[in-house]
Amino acid sequence: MTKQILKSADPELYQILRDEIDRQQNKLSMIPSENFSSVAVREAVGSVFMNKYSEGYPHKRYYEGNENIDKLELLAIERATKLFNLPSDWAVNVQTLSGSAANLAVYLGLLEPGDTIMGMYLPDGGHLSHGWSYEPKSKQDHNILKYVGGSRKVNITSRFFNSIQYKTDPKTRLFDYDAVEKIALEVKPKLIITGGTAYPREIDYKRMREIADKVGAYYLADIAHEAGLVAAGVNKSPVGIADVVTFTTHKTLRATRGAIILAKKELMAKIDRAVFPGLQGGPHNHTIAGIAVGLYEAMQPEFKKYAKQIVINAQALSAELIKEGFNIVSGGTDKHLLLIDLSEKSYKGKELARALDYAGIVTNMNTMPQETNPPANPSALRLGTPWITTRGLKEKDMQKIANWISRVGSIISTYESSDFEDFDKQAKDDAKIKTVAVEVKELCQRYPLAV
Ligand code: DSN
Repeated sequence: MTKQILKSADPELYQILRDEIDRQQNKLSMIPSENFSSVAVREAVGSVFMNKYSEGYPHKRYYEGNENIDKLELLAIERATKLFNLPSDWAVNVQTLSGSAANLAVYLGLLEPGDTIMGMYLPDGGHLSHGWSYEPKSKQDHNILKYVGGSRKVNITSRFFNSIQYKTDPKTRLFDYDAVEKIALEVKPKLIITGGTAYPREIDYKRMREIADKVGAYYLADIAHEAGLVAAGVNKSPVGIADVVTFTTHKTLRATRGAIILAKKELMAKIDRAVFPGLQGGPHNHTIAGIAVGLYEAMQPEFKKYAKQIVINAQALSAELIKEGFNIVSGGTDKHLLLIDLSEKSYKGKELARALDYAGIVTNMNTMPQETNPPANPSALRLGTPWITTRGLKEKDMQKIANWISRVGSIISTYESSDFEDFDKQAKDDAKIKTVAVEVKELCQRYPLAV
């Protein structure tokens, strides 16, 4: 990284950037929604495309000077069409700024305020934008798979819509399609949503389509997490099955932060209007440029190999963690992410995530099915393999990572801390954790990132 102009123009900001580069280079980033984009993607994002306003859509803009932006947006659309094998009666929107905004655009385009939506219960792996609300201090009966929400409408989607959620099976922690169907028949949603942030298994999109058809609902498949795996054919695709598919572009797809909506043309006419002028003004053209480059990269044969290796690594990691005595939610994974159920350990997700960060392994605390703790101090740890696979790590490295996680778990299980602050201090100063960090850094230095 040279960035000499930035260095002399703004040394303070430059130093923060330098530190972040060092952090990304020297730690194993294992948050499943993160990835490391290519230099080409970053060059496109950090380009003069960011200087242009272009409200509207190609050839129908409200500002002059968009001849190049039109080409750029059409190129991104053409690449998404090819990569996701779009049927001829489907269309693409590349303008939404994020996954939540993409989902909101779908709701604004297809629903009326007060309509019933039905997504997956957040603690089981759903997403905030699928209608999350909760009742403080209320205890959930985990055998009742229908969740009616609570008075804390923390997300706009539960404030504006009547949100009913379905849970996973309490024993297997997998989708219970019969239960989803029963709830749908009872509450008659106008929209059914699948997808989320922490469900490690593939979803039966055809079965969900049948359920949606039985109750006359639209079906939205949010594949933000697995978009890259779907594009590479490593996970099944909901395109052509669901009515609408949304996804972010920076997770397994490894482009830049942004989102894409795919939908049947007759629905996309409404969704396009919901994106602009319904929710947004000018699209971020530098983002669309980064997305276009990322889509091009994902069309190359190496990307298929990469996506396969993501899953091989996640499955190897899951198997190694089980050998180390960890309980993996649903017993494994079909994709890039896994959840460690820590309910039988003496520490929870918040403690393990913090101690692992000191050891050089970056993960996040997460809720899990049958969660009994609050989201700020949940029972699970979520981790994933997209970024470390980009670095070039393989199955043999998963054994080392599982061993490091296990060592850190054993170290912190001996702590007697009065509160999290005390725990944090002990972990930060712990010589044994520092030893793990040295080993992790050595591995990282053998697989450098192209910054
Ligand atoms: N923040 C994303 C994730 O980590 O899964 C979802 O919005």
